[in-house]
Amino acid sequence: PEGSPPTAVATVSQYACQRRTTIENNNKIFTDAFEVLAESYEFNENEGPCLAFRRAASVLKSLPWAVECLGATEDLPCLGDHTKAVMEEILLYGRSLQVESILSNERYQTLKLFTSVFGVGPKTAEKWYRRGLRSFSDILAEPSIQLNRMQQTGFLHYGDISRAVSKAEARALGNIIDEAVHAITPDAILALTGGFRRGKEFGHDVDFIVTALELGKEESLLLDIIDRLKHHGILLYCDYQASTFDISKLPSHRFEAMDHFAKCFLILRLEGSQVDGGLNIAEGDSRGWRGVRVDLVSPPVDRYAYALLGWTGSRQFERDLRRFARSEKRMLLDNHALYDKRKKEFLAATTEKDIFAHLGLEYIEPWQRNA
Ligand code: DGT
Ligand code: MG
Repeated sequence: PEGSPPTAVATVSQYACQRRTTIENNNKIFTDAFEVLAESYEFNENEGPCLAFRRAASVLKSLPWAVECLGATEDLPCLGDHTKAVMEEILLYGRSLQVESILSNERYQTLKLFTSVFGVGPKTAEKWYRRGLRSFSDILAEPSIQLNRMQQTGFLHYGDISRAVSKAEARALGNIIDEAVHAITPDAILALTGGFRRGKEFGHDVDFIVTALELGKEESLLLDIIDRLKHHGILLYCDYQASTFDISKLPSHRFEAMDHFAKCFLILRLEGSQVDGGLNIAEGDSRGWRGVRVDLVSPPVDRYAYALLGWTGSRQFERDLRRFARSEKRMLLDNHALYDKRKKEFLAATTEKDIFAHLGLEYIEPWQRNA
């Protein structure tokens, strides 16, 4: 009623690591539009507006309510004029002209198609586009193009890899990896990470962290797991990257750079009989198996908590954890370590809770990190 004080609404932080964001998204009509805009700016290597739209989407994802008028966004952080103009258009007409024009743009469509291939990033996609290539058959018919091993695999398994992985499939893969890990080292630690740890129903891959209790054994453990999967005949592709981890290095502020732990990017063969409720495959596909992308990361055990926090995501949550550490705490955080610039020392952690505590943050559960 008129004259009564405004209801106390908790202010929304500009940092995703100070918000709780479940997989329930009440503002999908806006965040889907923002993602198209962000992607389009990314294709044009325009990082500023790209991150601005990703940040705005992340703020809206954290709201337990749907935005129904622009006035409701007044106290929200990270929403600029451009963002609000897009929201207003969607509120009025149910769509945004800018988003529609991007979606029907040939360059956007082609780069989107090309980057959907495993091993093809925006740079390669752009190069192919500038050569006049527009479809997969254009690429495969072009004699001057040398696909690397990852890209060849990407085309070979395109149908399987571009199809979402279900929670049941992720669970079945967890059982397979768990069997392999513990047959090799009974006291090894295996953890599901990435989107499935956050409670997502579908993902583009399945991410695991594996480590040995004995410091220094983690790298041979990873190689032994790969060997075992090969012997089981389920290793369709393996790109192993040895550790380049250096304990004396300060944490990197660049999020997009990959971490230095030993890791492998795999494609594993998953049998339908191993999955409760069956495989997520196309109707009429009678193979009885599918390929699934799996990432295994193997940090030294004393970095386990940092690796787990870094690989659980979401990407926006990770970006904001680092930004918060740097801007609010004068600390440097990455997947390996946390460094206090004032005290000039590294801060040890055995659990994710330790890291949140070092940063002076309330603990956020994995299922609340879907920023
Ligand atoms: P999805 O697409 O359903 O697999 O979703 P996520 O969240 O599992 O995403 P994914 O598998 O690409 O990556 C899992 C997490 O690992 C991600 O949230 C952050 C971390 N991560 C992945 N790639 C990079 C990277 O290039 N740099 C850094 N710093 N972290 C990364
Ligand atoms: Mg993932």
